[in-house]
Amino acid sequence: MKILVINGPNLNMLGIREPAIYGSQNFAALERFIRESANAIGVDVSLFQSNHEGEIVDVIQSAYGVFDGIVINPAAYTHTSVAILDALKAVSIPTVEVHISDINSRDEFRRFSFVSLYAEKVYAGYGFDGYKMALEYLTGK
Ligand code: CA2
Repeated sequence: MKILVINGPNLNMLGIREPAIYGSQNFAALERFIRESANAIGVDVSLFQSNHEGEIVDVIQSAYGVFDGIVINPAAYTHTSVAILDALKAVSIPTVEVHISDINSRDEFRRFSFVSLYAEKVYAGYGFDGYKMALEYLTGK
């Protein structure tokens, strides 16, 4: 089984500011955590991060016929991107949405997620663990 993990804009800045919301670990630590989780579960992962909506659309399209599942933290695009929602619908790959913070207990504008209209499952507010939970969900472990 092959899973594509997509992280959206500014997540590459993790650890630099807002530790009360996102923790103090940096993006390299997040990628390490995801790889270690995938190893423990026994699933192949490919990691992708971009600050650009179109690049995220492109990588979702290129997942068609290649990946069996997608784990996506669309970051700010969660709340704005019909293009990412449409790309996920187009490839029809089982998808789990992850947020490090609890988007339901923050600003009002973070409560709505376009991606949730497609995602099978959402893990929000579990920190890095949400990515492991998403891998476990998609692999049935
Ligand atoms: O909680 C999450 O994982 C989010 O997807 C993170 C996004 C935010 O826009 C979503 O509403 C929830 C933000 C990504 C990273 O933002 C940073 C802000 C300051 C310092 C470092 C990263």
